[in-house]
Amino acid sequence: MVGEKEYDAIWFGGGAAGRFGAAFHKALGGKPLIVEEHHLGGECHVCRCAFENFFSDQASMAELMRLYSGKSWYPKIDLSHISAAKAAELYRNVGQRAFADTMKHQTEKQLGVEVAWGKGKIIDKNTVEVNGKIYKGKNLVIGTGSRPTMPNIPGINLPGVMTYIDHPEMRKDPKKMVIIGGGKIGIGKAAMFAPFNIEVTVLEKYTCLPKWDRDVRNFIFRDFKRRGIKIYEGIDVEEIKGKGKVESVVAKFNGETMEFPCDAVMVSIGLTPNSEPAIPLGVKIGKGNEIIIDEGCRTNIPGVYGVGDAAGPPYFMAIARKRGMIAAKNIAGEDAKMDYSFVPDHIYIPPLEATCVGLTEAEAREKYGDVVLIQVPWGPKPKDPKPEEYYPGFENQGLPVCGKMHTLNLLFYGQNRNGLVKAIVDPKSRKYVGFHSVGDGAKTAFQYLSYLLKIGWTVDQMANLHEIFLNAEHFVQLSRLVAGQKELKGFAAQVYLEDDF
Ligand code: COM
Repeated sequence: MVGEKEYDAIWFGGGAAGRFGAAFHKALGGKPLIVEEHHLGGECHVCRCAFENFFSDQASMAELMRLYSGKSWYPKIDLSHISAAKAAELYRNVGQRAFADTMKHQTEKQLGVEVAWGKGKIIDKNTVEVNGKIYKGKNLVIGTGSRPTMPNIPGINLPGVMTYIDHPEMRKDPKKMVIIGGGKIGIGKAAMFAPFNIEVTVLEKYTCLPKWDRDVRNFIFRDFKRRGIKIYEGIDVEEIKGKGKVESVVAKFNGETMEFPCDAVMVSIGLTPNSEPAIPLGVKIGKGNEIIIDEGCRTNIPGVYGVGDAAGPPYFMAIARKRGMIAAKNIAGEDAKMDYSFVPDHIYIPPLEATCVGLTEAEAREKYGDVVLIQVPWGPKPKDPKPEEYYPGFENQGLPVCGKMHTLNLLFYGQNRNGLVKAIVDPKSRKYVGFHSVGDGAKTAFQYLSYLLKIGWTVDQMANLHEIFLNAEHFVQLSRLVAGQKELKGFAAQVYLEDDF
């Protein structure tokens, strides 16, 4: 049966890219159709952004309860029933379903975007079949997402080996977890599991979080050490062992074979784009399995577009949605281009979070020579403070005082976990070139800071903003403290910290 209408575009996949792209397309006056098998919003509310937000809130709560228990006015808290599996269960039962309903309601009812529900089959670039019904489109936009990359090692299919996809499906709390891969997902998962009394070890073949600023990395690794989360870098995982289920991970480290006993393994070595549906159309596919697109999200086949993770990195929600938006504009006759400059990045490290945009200090020094750092804390990090006690050395701990309920409290309840704020400035132009933060609540600012970086925002302009003190990111007031300098030098002392984790 052939559908009566011809659509301006069939959006194959209703994830972040397809859903936002189709909505934008409709707003531009086009006639879009989304083809989606499972639910709108892709992996976000199933196992990615929304789930991770929920789970890291739960992890933050667990960590804070442990920390506050019996201190000041807080009662002693019994943490023996703490459970990551319980947290996942609540999300499965309520969160996943509620978000799915919301996405559906917003897309179909609120925005009036048409959805063909069912497993789609691309017949040709203008024809998609869903449940035996034929849909015709002038354009085809493929946004089929990505999947976890799996290493080809013995034992990878053993029960107990999981990826971020299985995380919400946890039915039982592991005691010891090995995380293979210390990128953004792996490090975030380590920080999320540890508060639930799970012993976590991260095994990374090369360097953990290689693209992040050294001070942020230092902060995270120092924090992990204190929390008992173990990290091995330069380690080569060879095998996952177990009789019927995971029992250990075997790896080569400095020429020696090491075995890490565990009852769960989380694999997080990267993502592979789901480009397969595009292949029969003759669409060019890259070495990383990505749909090759130009700046306008066009493939080599006229009228066929690639959006979201299916078109390869950067794997970031905003990029997925923006690729959808750019494809929609081009389908509507514009000549729109993606802009990949100044894309922020973010990691949950409950009870904190790390966020960055622009250059790291090392990159900035390479590009601009001497740069100015507007940064707190400053200098060597003092020892962990005792709970609820003043001690000399607090002067380097009192800032940043950050958002919501975490960072400042973490300081007073006896943990050296006060975050860090770091802006990097080219002193010649007085323009910012990078922003970095560890804290609680700063990430919202980075949405706007990325734009300010792009337009070449200066220290002097920042000093003119209206801060709402106390705030999570401090860039306004810290910049104002030095913006009066004719020759920008920043603070008087700029101590280069040694790695101390
Ligand atoms: C978020 C997914 S739940 S989407 O980008 O809103 O579709």
